[in-house]
Amino acid sequence: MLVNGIWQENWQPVQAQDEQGRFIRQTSTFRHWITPDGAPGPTGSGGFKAEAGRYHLYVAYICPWASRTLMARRLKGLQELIGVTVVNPRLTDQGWRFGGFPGADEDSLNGARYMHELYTRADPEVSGRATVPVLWDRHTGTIVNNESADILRMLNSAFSHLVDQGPDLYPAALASEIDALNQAIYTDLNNGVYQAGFASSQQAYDEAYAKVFAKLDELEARLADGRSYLFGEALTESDIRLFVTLVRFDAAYHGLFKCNRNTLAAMPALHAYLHRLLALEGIAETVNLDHIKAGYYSIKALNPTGIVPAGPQAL
Ligand SMILES: N[C@@H](CCC(=O)N[C@@H](CS)C(=O)NCC(=O)O)C(=O)O
Repeated sequence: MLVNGIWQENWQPVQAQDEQGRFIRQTSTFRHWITPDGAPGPTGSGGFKAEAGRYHLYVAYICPWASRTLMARRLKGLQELIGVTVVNPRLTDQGWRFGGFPGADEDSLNGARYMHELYTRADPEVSGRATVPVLWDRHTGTIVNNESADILRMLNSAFSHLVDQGPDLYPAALASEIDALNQAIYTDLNNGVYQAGFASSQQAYDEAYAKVFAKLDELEARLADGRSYLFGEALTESDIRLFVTLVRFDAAYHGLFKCNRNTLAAMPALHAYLHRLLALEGIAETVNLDHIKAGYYSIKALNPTGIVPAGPQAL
């Protein structure tokens, strides 16, 4: 991580934990918003007007948070407006690096070797982890935002005057229900699987395991009535947030994170839902199973040998 702009090599996957050994995730540092006219958004400062070719996304295919921004970019038809660079799936002592793995890119935009170089370019005194996703502004050479929840929301609406495509991922009529479901999906699933995987006490693991499967059972029942998506026929950001955890479940969370009551393939409604989303145009391209497996199974604290399991070979 970075401390006052200097990279510290003592990288640990567990960012912080409470007194019961529960994993705690760090909060994001850059919180500006792209808006149609450059006016300030809900947080941070203004000056980030939606323009074609101005912004760039740095992502990891292994990362569920980064993948949700990739999905939104594709669903909203923004692939011509916003470029993408994919990092190497294996975290190094210097954090995320560019190139050196099939499907990983060099940083042709900024020429960086490691993600943390972009953080210090944006703020020479920055402290914190150099996480993905990063939404980069080519005009000012800085990070607009590194919080995927914000990025998802701004991609939904900020560029509509340039490209009017795809579903409204956050319709006003559903806003409070989406917020509530997002929170539950985050706590019990998106972050719940990490809490199971990185638990440092039996109690913390047992709690996380229980909430992961309770929520999966609840969502299996919700989807069993034949609806296409969580809120019926309208695809919303809650579906994106659920999808990114489901698509990693059998490949990484079931084995490495010990979420092994059953595979997702054994939950028919959720499994069908996963494949419904995967079949949407452009969505399968946001998922790279080789990166997901290589990345998760390179976490030394959980898998010291670094051996990557052969299966599953397909979703
Ligand atoms: N709050 C961030 C979390 C992003 C995050 O945790 N990314 C992980 C990869 S899945 C990361 O970059 N970790 C590197 C590190 O912690 O050093 C978001 O949702 O955008």
